[in-house]
Amino acid sequence: MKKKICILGLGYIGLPTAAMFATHGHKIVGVDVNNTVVSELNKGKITIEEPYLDIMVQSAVKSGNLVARSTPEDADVFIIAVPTPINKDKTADMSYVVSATESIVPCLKKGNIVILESTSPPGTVENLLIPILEKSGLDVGRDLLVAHSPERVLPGRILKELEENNRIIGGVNQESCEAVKELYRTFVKGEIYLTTPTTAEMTKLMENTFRDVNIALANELAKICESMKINAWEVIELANKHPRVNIHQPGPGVGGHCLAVDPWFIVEKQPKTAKIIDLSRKTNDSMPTHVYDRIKEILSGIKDNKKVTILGVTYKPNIDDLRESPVLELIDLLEQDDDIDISIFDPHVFTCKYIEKDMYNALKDSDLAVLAVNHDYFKNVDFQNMKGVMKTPNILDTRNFWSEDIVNDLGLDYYLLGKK
Ligand code: SAJ
Repeated sequence: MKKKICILGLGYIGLPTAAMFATHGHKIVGVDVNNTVVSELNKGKITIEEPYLDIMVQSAVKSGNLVARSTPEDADVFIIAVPTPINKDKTADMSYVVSATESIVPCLKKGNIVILESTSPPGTVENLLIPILEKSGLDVGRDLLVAHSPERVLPGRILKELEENNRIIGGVNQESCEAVKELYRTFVKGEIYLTTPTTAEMTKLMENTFRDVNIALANELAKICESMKINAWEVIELANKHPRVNIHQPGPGVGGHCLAVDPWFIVEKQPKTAKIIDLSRKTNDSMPTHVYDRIKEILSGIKDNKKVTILGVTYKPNIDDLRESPVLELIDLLEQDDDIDISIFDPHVFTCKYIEKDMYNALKDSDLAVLAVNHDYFKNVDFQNMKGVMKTPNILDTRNFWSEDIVNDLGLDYYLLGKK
């Protein structure tokens, strides 16, 4: 049955979800506090970058099934997909979830469904959402069906993964689980698993925590191998030949709005017990300083006017997203060092301090090129040209992206994170 769905938050998750429901025949009212997002959306335009999303949104708006508003209105279903950023003290900032939930209270009627999609600390539905929803005078579980259904899609593949990924639904009771499952079945082709809200919240956090802890292990190994004069990348490659081993890749740190954030939501709730999770976050956060130390070591033989060129500044390859990028922290460290001048090149980023439009201009008179992000663009660099423009042709590869032999044969000095 087609529903009227009010989606709060038209960002990386809310907007694709709105477009998906709308193109499957539901009537969607997208709500956002940002007036530009609302007015642009009503013209069929989007303000975020995601493959094919513009086309889908355009057709949803044209069909009349998707409209944007600044405030919520009566509907059958309310989906909360607002951000849950992290505070300076590494606790979750739940203010957007609170204000979005409060804003729907006057609209709620008997028989409505309320779904929280925002990634949240375990216990959010039970302890934060339900008390607010109860202000409507409705009985949660009987009059109001409530669930947490976390988003788990990868930026760059959002539309595909919205359809294909398995989904978890943590309902406050069986009726809530079933109603929300039926709704997502509109477009979800993957399996749908039913559970409780707090289990669903913890599951989502543990997926990203698993990845973060695994990367921390790789980063720790990188430091160990540097001390022991062996190659961490070779160790990982060989260990991963075992059928039950899958060690991730070391690097200059972990960024993005998920892995660098979500594990803290577990630490916040269980600080005394979540020791491995806490240490992993700290290990990954230590990587920009580790790369900075390697840079200092490589440049130690050079007297004055040292220049370092950073290649790639985004949080991961082939995107333009700088959120929580560890490379920004590395740049901060270099900036505080009076002995070092900085230049940056990133084929996907045009507005950032020290950024140069041309890679070889950025490398001019440089003493060290640091490959910080493995963008496909860097596969085809001309090392000869690089050597020609640099003052001292040193390369520090933090991603094991370039071949040591090729670089050395062309007369440049190659250094690798995870090997000394
Ligand atoms: N990274 C490494 N080594 C690796 C893999 C990644 O250092 O071996 C770094 C990357 O360079 C990057 C960071 O980790 O800085 C995070 O990148 P990512 O590719 O893990 O992905 P995200 O943060 O864009 O998306 C993750 C995904 N979670 C999982 O794969 C478990 C995605 O499915 C989630 O929906 C998303 O978080 C989210 O929204 O929670």
